[in-house]
Amino acid sequence: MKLYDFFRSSAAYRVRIALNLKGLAPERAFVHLRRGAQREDGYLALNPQGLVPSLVTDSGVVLTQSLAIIEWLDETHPAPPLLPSDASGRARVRSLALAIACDIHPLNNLRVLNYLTGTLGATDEQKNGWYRYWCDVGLEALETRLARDAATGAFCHGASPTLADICLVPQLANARRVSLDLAPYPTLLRIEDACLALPAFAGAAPARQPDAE
Ligand SMILES: N[C@@H](CCC(=O)N[C@@H](CS)C(=O)NCC(=O)O)C(=O)O
Repeated sequence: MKLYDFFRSSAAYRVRIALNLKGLAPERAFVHLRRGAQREDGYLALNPQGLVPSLVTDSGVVLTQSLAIIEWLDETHPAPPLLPSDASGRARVRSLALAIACDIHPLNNLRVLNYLTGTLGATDEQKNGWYRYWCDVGLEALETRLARDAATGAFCHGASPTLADICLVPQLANARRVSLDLAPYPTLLRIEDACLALPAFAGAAPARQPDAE
């Protein structure tokens, strides 16, 4: 397997966590997003979206979209499971994961931020304000859900990490990069602590990657 990765990509960070939880260590290729390597012909041939991560399987199949990659990993390497065994539990975990991956993360993505400052002429302060605003809106709703729901345990769902935690931890790392005040989110921080105590999460952190700057 080969993972196309970038240390600071939170979508790639999700896949790194899942790979670590599964005990898998694929070959790595680093796509330098700040230098625009995601828009070079070679990478676009692999992933026409020009986004990381991509994962090339042992049989040469190219997988894109972090959640699709993680579900593929879960189906092909079932232990430990990243989704609950019951349908309601799976729907809850996917809902938490999608609230981050679909409703928070895309608004904070590099190409969106570049459009704000480049095409629309926003200042860095306005760009960071946008970033913090959409993180806050999404994290506030997650905090409410996780704090009140009996299905929440040491992790987002029960006593072991799932796809929801895999999305939460990288999103909190993103929020810190723009100095978002996370004090209003004690449940999220408690879950993050539980995750980061696990080597699979800690070892996937941006600062621990070979391409970290
Ligand atoms: N929904 C995609 C999002 C992928 C994505 O947005 N990746 C970002 C890094 S976190 C990227 O490659 N950005 C490059 C750019 O914006 O030009 C996924 O989950 O894989």
